[in-house]
Amino acid sequence: MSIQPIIEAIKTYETIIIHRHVRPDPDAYGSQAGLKEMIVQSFPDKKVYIAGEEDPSLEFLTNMNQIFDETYKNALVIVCDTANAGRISDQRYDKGDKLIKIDHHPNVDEFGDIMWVDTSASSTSEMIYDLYQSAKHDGFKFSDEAARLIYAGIVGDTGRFLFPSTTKKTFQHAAELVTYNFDRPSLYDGIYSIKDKIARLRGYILQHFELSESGMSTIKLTKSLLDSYGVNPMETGQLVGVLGDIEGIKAWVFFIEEEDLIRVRLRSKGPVVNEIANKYNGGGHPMASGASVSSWEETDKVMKDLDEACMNYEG
Ligand SMILES: [Mn+2]
Repeated sequence: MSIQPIIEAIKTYETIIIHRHVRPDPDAYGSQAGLKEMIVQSFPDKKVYIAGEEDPSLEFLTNMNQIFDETYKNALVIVCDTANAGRISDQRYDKGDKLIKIDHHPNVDEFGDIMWVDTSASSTSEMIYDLYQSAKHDGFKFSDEAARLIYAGIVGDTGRFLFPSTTKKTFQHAAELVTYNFDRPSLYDGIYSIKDKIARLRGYILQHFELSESGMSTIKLTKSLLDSYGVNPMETGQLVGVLGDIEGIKAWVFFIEEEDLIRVRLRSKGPVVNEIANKYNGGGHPMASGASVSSWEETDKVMKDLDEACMNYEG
């Protein structure tokens, strides 16, 4: 547990830059911006920035800051929600004076002068609220906006408190967060409302997924198919969960063709899938991970591995 050194570092540094992973989700944005909001509330004189490429689908949460190279000099850099250094959005993360990693993914790539990794946390946003609970005795403050951001991250990563990663503590944090003043319905709209073209593609997926005897399900989304729906590969991220409720599916995989690679998104209700992801240039959680392959022939290998994992899974 490295919370206290993190609190001390935040108190010490005048400039703090917060990063998170590429292809952000509500937990990446929420933990990053929620942490910034908490620090700004607590120390109005500190300069706090959030770094990384903008994602239009998450604009309802916040906007990123422009950061000059010089700003990194003497800065504390905190990376939220990112297991691998290679997946940090804005690779200047190592240009600061001190580096902190705060994350809930398995600690496969150890980086940072201080690491706080809690794989039992539902989300990095949940950890940021842990941080606040420890730091409030040091005078740290929270706000309605911080609560909105952190709540969004927890809701996003737990699938609205549905996934097994949701614990008693998750609900306790949520119970406190909803006592702050923010508009929950509009937050849910921001996270869950989808464009009609995405809804139609969801229909395609539900019509065309394959289901093997082992309990493995697969769907291939080629570039030409995505083009015909007017959907870009990035937008398919919100559809990966749609097979989760189907009886008999133990684990499933989405293959999404991009410009120069095929994105692999693995999800599971039991068989461990991050070992498979690790084999194919990826990683992640045991029940949700991502990888990439370079050809459709290679997707057969992924399917074979996943089929075996399903077959060997008892439960
Ligand atoms: Mn997360």
